Amino acid sequence: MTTTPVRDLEAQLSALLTEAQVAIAAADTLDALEQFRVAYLGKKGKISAVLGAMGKLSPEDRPQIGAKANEVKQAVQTQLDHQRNALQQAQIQARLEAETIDVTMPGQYRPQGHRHPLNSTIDKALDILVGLGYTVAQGPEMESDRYNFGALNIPADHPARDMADTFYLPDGNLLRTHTSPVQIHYMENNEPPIRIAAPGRVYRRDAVDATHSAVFHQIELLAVDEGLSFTDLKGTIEEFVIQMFGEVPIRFRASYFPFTEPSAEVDVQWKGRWLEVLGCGMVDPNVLSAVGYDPEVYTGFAAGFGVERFAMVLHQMDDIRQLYASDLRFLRQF
Ligand code: 2U9
Repeated sequence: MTTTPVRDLEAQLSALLTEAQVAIAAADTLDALEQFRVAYLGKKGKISAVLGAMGKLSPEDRPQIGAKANEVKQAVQTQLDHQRNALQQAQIQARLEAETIDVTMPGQYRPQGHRHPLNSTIDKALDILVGLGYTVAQGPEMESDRYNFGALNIPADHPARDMADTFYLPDGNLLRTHTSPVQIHYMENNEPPIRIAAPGRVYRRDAVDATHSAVFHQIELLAVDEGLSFTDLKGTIEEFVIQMFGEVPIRFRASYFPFTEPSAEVDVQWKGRWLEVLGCGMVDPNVLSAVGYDPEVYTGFAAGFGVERFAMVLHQMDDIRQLYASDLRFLRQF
């Protein structure tokens, strides 16, 4: 079979097209595809090499080969585009599949904590008091003698003022022994009617044992208004105790505090025994006078309780120190 240079080049171009089509169809990565593009369509590629041989052709034959070469280039380009598109789609699809989140899979378990029994006791008591119309008030843990003792009608020779019973600071201030100074500040800055609940940390120079801690928590409530009487105090305390401890028997016993007169201690019957849970009374007129209220116009009642004691009664704990030990084996029970 005789061939002319034109036929020969045409045949080479056709063969290149077939070869490129097979190679491109088999390319399975975008990198491989790019290599084929350079190999066939690049300046130094196989098609350019064929065109380089056009010098051998007569001028009349050149357009024919030129046209054929363009056709082949076009076909190779089309197939490259087609294959690139397919590979890109496959890549996106693979990524979508790899990154799919199966929302039906079980989640990762994170151990959940809960409120410390002291905090849940504070929360519960304050929730009840807020429900009864009280506002929460707080104040500093370092106080002067006047706010902790003097304004509260606690006389100079009272044992609570003893160096052995209170933490005094070198500057003459002290760590509050009750939250009552909060109420003194509040009364100095507000006019009656007053209904406040003061939760907070307090300090006593006590030896630590199963029922004593040098740092503990109190909540005190104070109401001052015109015409408040002991029946208002009793009704408030009964409602508070019932919400706190349930429908337990409750009794008031006459008692004494420097800042209230008359004063009472309140017991609840709990697991067959009477337990003292709080102290209360009508605000002593001297306390009202100390903050500039006229005790002939206003009367008030107050109550105070220890949060640790409440928590221990509610949860049958027998050692106050367990509340501060941060022992999770203990705390997880509540
Ligand atoms: C003002 C006036 C009066 C608060 C009161 C008690 C009775 C009481 C103790 C209970 C156990 C302290 O935590 S405890 O050791 N408290 O018995 N507290 S009346 O009386 C006030 C407070 C503020 C201005």
